[in-house]
Amino acid sequence: NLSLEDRLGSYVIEGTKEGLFPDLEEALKIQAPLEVINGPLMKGMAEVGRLFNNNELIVAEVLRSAEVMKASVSYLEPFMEKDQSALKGKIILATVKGDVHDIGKNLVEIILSNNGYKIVNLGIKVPPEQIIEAFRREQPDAIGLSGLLVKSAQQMVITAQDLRDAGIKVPILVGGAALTRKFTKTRIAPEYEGLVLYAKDAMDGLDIANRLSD
Ligand code: B1M
Repeated sequence: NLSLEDRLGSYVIEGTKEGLFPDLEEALKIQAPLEVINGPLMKGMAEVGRLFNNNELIVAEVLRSAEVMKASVSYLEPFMEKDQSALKGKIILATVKGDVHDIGKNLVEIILSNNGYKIVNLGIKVPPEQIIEAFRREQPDAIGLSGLLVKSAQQMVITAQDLRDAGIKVPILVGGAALTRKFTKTRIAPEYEGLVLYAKDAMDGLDIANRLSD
């Protein structure tokens, strides 16, 4: 007899969708879609991370959890508030080279595109060359990099250097679990000519993008 909140977390932890959608519908009666994601679903994902870290879950199980998270986000997405104002800017998004984690990046895409930004999502494991190529093709106003592994933080330093060497100066927005504001400021920003801004979550990413486009 779990509470609704605990049930939502447990779908993610157990990696099961049985009963998920009716419970999401129920949750929408009391919470905004993003609150459901940032609250019970993220709490479940944090527990998955903890169990995985303790070797109590295997990769295949974590993948099922990721699928539940993705299915939940897809279900909730149409209920999110949409800003119908004119296009505020174009942003390229990529998970950096060597990293496959994309749930956070895709959440950033949803939130930015629902709020007036045109997003070009380059996917996962994106090497700097591919970002540079996309920059030249798309001429975006900013570049967003995501990465969850400790080595991805280092990869962001390399990516910033390569972008700088290619003459790119648009603001870079960075986010992801292994990253900190301090690392961004002391290790990534000094390697780049333009602004490098750290976003702690997707909403923070939107706030930063809005400040840049004002
Ligand atoms: Co992996 N994984 N994983 N994993 N995984 C972590 C990151 C880990 C912390 C788990 C752990 O051990 N506790 C650990 C990293 C350890 C480290 O480097 N220190 C880890 C590991 C080790 C691995 C593998 C190496 C495991 C293996 O194969 N042995 C492997 C890596 C493969 C690779 O990348 N080369 C791996 C694989 C996987 C799966 C494929 C099974 C799956 C990913 C599926 C997918 O993404 N399609 C997976 C998952 C699901 C996780 C955890 C459990 C959850 C990540 C997640 O989706 N969170 C994670 C542990 C954890 O974080 N608790 C873990 C939900 C998501 C919404 O949050 O992505 O943090 P997040 O995004 C947040 C913010 O970070 C921010 O906004 C979002 C919230 O609003 N944000 C941005 C993110 N990007 C942003 C960009 C922005 C702005 C904000 O602007 C551009």
